[in-house]
Amino acid sequence: MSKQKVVISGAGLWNPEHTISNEELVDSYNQFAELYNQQHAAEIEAGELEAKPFSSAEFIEKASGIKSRYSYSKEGVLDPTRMRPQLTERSDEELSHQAEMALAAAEKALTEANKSPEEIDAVIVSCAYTQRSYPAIAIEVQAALNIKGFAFDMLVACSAATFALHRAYEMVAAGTAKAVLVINPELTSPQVNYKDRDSHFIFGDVATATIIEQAETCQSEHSYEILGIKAQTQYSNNIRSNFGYLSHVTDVDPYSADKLFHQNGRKVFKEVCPMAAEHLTNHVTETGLSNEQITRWWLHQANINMNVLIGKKLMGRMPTQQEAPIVLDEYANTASAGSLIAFNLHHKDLQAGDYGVICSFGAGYSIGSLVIQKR
Ligand code: CO8
Repeated sequence: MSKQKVVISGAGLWNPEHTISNEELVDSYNQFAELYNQQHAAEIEAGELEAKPFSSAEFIEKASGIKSRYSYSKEGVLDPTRMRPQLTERSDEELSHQAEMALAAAEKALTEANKSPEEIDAVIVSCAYTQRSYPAIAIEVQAALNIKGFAFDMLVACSAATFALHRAYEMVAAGTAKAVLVINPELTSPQVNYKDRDSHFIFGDVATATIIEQAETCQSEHSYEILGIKAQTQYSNNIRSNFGYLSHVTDVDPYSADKLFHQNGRKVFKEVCPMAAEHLTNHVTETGLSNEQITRWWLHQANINMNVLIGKKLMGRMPTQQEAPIVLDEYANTASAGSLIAFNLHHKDLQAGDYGVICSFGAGYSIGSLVIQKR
């Protein structure tokens, strides 16, 4: 089997219509905290319960770089008596919420790649959570787009997007698929604990999609040859959610705080930054390049200070916005989609021959990267 040249030929980005600023989020959280502290004044006074501390928009921006986030549903999140999004349950006959997000991003990627659904022969939906286990969201999207071939879902938390692009690359390189549609419908807000000051600000909702295909069929204005892929994982409990189907039989509260996103952010920061910088340098070197030859780093978007630190380790100096674009001020952390949002918004100015790197890092821990070259 001869190895095919593989390219990224199209990228799509879809945002929900609603945004939530730090100020709006902090205002509702602080109302909730005040209400909680009033309602539990006696227990707090007796030392049986801890008072809820107040959140601050200044802290959030300084600690994370996040100013705002997109939200699939806004009202419920900002209701201090609810503190979670409000969605309507759809019938089995309707398009599911996550498939709708996925479809919107997929259509944009197909347009950018100048491809029709008939030319796609595999669909991967890959993200931090799928709203159900089966039938796969990917198969629902495949049906909605009338794509032949096969489709499947995969979950790899922060690295869901890059690891899915790796699988697509391998299929196209091996010739088992000619063109693959990879979609990341990151509906994170239902898993956020909006009652937790330490993490209520971190996530936003978004969907990204990417077309991977053989170089010889590519008809896109902007395409990138994939020169190499690299992944690594290392088990860590520092970012965790225990939500899952076992709650039905373990007789515990399926929605308690440990069933939602929680983390030890400081430890993650300290442990993941050096891992990511070393991984990236090794990957670039293994591809026969040096970090100085990379025109653009599309890095995971969890925290601006992490990206600055990793950028400094890679370049020996502070990276510019052009070299390592930051999008989390507008989008917040979008689980696996962050590096691809950065790619979507900041790739068309690259010149033929320029090198770039897409990289995710986070929960698992997991790190995934692709070294690419503009054609
Ligand atoms: N307002 C005011 N003060 C606050 C707030 C707040 N909102 N939150 C915390 N504080 C306080 C703390 O309690 C602490 O007070 P004290 O010093 O009295 O104990 C003080 O501020 C400092 O707190 P931290 O040390 O926690 O602050 P940091 O500077 O470390 O910033 C961050 C916290 C921003 C969380 C930072 O540690 C960080 O970003 N770390 C990296 C985390 C990371 O990358 N995580 C990966 C995320 S996971 C992922 O990307 C995908 C997972 C799957 C998707 C999940 C979807 C739901």
